[in-house]
Amino acid sequence: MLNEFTQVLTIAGSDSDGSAGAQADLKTFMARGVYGMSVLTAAVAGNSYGIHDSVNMPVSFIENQIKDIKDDFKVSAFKTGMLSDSEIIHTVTEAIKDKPFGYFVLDPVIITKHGAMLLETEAYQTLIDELFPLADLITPNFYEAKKLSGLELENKEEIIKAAHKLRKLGPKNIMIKGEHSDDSIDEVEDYVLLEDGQSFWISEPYVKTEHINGTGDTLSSCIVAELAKGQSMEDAIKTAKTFTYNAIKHEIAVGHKYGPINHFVKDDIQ
Ligand code: PXL
Repeated sequence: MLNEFTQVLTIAGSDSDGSAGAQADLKTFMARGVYGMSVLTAAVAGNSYGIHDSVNMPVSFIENQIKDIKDDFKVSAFKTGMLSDSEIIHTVTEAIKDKPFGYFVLDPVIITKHGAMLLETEAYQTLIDELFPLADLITPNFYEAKKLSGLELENKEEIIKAAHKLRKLGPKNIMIKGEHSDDSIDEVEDYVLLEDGQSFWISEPYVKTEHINGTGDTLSSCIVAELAKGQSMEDAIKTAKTFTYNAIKHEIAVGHKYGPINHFVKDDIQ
């Protein structure tokens, strides 16, 4: 009986309004039927209008949180989200480099959709140098993929090129999420490059809504949950894309402005 239930972990920031960060991850874990744990790296004060303050956790406290989980639990897959700066990235790298938690999905959180910086510019290279080589999958959005690859991503060929460039930096699998910053887009197309060299595009219709906080967090934490339950990387990515799409499509009325997505959504809703 000991530690048999499927367990997963997020190493991420807390978002006070519950729409993104560790809160979105834990809700996703619950929705996907796995036991979720959270190591907090930072906490932001925010609501549906935006982020108004943030503090980083002391690195010794981050180390102690990770140690307590290592000492007791059997984590099958985990993700990282907001890591704030190079010191935190370094602390997390040191704590997970012996691969204690199974599959590693790295969501390279840089900036929120509304412009709040969640990773210092000076820390991009630390993320690449230290954590990329350990990752089973990275899930940059369009903006993050541009920053991390140094390419403009003006067409599909450039997106494919960026994925290959990012894979040379160490992550086994790459998912570059499609552009969805303007309402003229009909389809959001993500590009996936797998470890064995196979690749595919996944697309979903663009949903016209302001309730998209926590979308990237939900996608990556759903992938974590599905990997932990035994799905292949390809299937976990496809399941997560559908779950996230449904959570965006079936909007819930919370907050005045850029509200959360709907983690109550069920798989059979289309
Ligand atoms: O969705 C990106 C994100 C990640 N982590 C935290 C956040 C946000 C966006 O608001 O607050 C803590």
